Amino acid sequence: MNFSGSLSDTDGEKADYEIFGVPSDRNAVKKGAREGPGAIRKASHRLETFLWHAKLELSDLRYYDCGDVNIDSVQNLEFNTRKKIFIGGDHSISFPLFKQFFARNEVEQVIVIDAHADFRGSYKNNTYSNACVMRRIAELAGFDNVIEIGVRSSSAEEYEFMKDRIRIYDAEMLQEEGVECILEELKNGKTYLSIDIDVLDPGIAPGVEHPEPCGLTLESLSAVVRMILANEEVVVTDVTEVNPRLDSVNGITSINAARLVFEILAGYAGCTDILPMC
Ligand SMILES: [Mn+2]
Repeated sequence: MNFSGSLSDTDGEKADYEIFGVPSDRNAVKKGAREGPGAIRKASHRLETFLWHAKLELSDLRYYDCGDVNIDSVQNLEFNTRKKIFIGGDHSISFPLFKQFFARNEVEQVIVIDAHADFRGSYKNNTYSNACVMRRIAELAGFDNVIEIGVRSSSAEEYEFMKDRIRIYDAEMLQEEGVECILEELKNGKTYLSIDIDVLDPGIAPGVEHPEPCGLTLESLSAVVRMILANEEVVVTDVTEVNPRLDSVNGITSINAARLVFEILAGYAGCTDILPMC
């Protein structure tokens, strides 16, 4: 099943944007995120493709769901220069993906929206764990090129290591100062945007490996994403950590992730000045 509103296989070449599934959970402790791409595609068909708040019919945009990619062979893929959305998969997929686009000079920084810092040196003897992914990216791209948004959880050790090395706009700052506080950091750089769905409050995104209380609303997350898409040159976005095995019976985590992908497509198409919903 393709993502809702996707161009057909025969029209894929006409696409302006591309969607890929990355069904991997090898670096997660609790398995199930490999089923994320399928569940999010399915959830996308439960939503109207007419975005009411933007008065935008998404299927008028030209995007193509290219199917799934194997994260182990991502370095062998010949990607074109169309803007892309990768649907995970656990968060560790961001490192090989970022590495690929960084090596080709297509991205120079990462902005990550996540409840967790993901800055451990190693986790359960795995240096490529989803709990280490931003540390690996920072080591590759430079600590100055990492911005973390929405964080509300790390170990004391991680915090000590990261606090003076990278730029952080934590969940509390977003709540107290409003999402506009991130604007000062946005400088139209070539950006890899990585979104871990657990940045949302577990009440609306229970289907994640590590639920963290006191998270963002989907409205706040959408406003942050819109602001980034309007003020940075975002080349690649990923949406990770939906675990359908841990989701509610009605699949609300997948539905919110699908809705987020809609927002990213609208943002890619330049619909970024729409007002946040109240
Ligand atoms: Mn996380």
